[in-house]
Amino acid sequence: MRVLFVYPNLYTQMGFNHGLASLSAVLKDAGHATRLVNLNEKLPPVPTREEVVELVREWAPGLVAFSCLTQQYGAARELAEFLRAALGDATPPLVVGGIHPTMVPDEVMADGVWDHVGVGECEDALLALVTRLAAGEAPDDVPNFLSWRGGTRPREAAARAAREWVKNPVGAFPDYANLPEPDYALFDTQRITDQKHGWFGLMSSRGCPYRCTYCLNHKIVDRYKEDLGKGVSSLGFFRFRPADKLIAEIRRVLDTYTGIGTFIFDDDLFTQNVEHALAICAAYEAAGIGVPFVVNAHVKKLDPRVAEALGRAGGRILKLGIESGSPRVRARVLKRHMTDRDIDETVASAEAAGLHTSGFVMVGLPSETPEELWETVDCLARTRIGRFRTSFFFPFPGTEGWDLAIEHGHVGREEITSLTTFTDGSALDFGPEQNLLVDKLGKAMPWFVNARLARFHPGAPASARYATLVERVLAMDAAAWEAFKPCLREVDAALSADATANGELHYAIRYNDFMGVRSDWFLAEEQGLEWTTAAARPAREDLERAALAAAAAEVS
Ligand code: B12
Repeated sequence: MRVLFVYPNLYTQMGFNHGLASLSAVLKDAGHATRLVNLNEKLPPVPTREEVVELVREWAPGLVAFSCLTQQYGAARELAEFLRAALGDATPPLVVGGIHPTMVPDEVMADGVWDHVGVGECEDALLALVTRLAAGEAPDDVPNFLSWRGGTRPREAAARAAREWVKNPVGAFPDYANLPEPDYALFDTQRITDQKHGWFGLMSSRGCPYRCTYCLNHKIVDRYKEDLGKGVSSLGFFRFRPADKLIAEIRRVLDTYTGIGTFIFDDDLFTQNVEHALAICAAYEAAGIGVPFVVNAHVKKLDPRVAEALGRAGGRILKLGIESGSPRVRARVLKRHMTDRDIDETVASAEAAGLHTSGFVMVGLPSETPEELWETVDCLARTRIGRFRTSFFFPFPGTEGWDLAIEHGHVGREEITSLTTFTDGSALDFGPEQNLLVDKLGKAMPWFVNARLARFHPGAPASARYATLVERVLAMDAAAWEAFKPCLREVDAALSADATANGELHYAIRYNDFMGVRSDWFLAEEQGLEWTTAAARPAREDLERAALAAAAAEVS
């Protein structure tokens, strides 16, 4: 059967999608044909709705399968409605899956536009659905799917309003180790790689043992536990790709696509299982892949052997979810149980192993106080992490974070359904004064961190330079701040140039508006030096010593 995938990836970063590539590979393996409509304005021309209708008429798929995150769901629903209006009774079955339908499946089904709604990891389930449809059936009993009773979506709106659908339990997690290689050819992967400056996403594991309130994983685990009647340990959520299969996949990727400069492992937690991480690093090194790579880790899950193996194999950036510098917020609001000491030690040991550390932090968290916001600034300044990405907390439907946002009164139940802000600013309300502080910290975090470096590293010369700017920014009222914001990058570039000329270790806004990057990294990069070779890495202490000596010379 022909299956047309639709990825409504609009108004966000362009890219590849592991879920779709995996689903497509499984279908192709079973002899089905797949195609993709990838809607992203960074990959023009973006097909119009009329062109999608035309494609469905011409290619005549037996199923149109949408995949979406929460922010993509509105566009998915609109396009599905448009298809139905244009094609009428000739509309093929429409199915939607992915993160948003997984989190709020009933809500999605109640929209009445879909024939089936997929929940969780659907390699086995989608294949089962396609097999049954190809055999001319209209199934309503396929695991992981919400399907209209009798297998067909009622034609009348009144009948759909009666919510007569079957909510099938999820099946076991797919056997990840034996899934076929992702179908990279589904996407315009060469073009995406070129536009991403040679960054290429891979995966070597699935699953995560933590229950962070802002993430979907706690909800997934609860759903599988309930449907399968099993405890967490027997669910088999954590799964790994054997090292030999991964290396074969990487070789094929390198043979097929040009210009790959960095692999980025998108696993939730690459370092969780020591044996797996060591096996992948050893195989990567032994195979002489030689492409630097990036992984996600956790401050409580970085075995020194893994840190060392990563450094040796070409691991370049180690990403850590820190999220807040406040122990209370981490433990009580986010359910991230780790101490300041865990953070400090892991950053230090990763850096010592030659890895450039990268921390994710969020501002504007439910019940967060201004003092706790400053603790996040202090945490970054204290650890002198390699880089940090600052996000405004956004409550995703179906998560505990969503409930917390309501419980703490930052947003009403009515308003919350219309929230859309992911990166521009906070979607929560803390009152005018704190809203302004959240916005300033969210947009100009590197300046605040620079200004506080000297608190933890006496003599850090960048602090004096940035302190004046930070005072000015803090004194701005909302109108002045709005007027100032458009020049933020320009001011940052000028100050960073001065700090660099003076040999001061500092953070500057680099790569995108949310990233603060430590100057030793971007200076090494500008000079074309490879970070993973220790000899090329400018020691930050040397930089500071040079600056202090220069300052002392000026005084005398
Ligand atoms: C890797 C990753 C990324 C990568 C790649 C994303 C991608 N599109 O592939 C990058 C770094 C680019 C990224 C960016 C972002 N991400 Co991200 N990311 C992840 C992460 C860690 C893993 C996703 C993944 O590949 N999983 C493995 C694959 C195999 O699973 P999957 O995609 O879910 O697909 C399976 C099922 O969903 C289902 N399925 C999927 N599609 C379909 C379709 C049909 C028809 C059916 C039946 C089933 C089905 O079957 C698939 C196979 O098993 C998740 C966390 C997580 N554990 O899921 C967050 C996550 C998806 N990201 C999230 C967010 C918010 C973002 C950003 C918006 C962040 C930002 N502020 O910029 C951007 C959005 C970018 C974009 N346009 O997609 C959120 C989404 C929350 C939500 N409710 O929407 C998640 C869930 C993290 C969280 N906070 O909980 N992300």
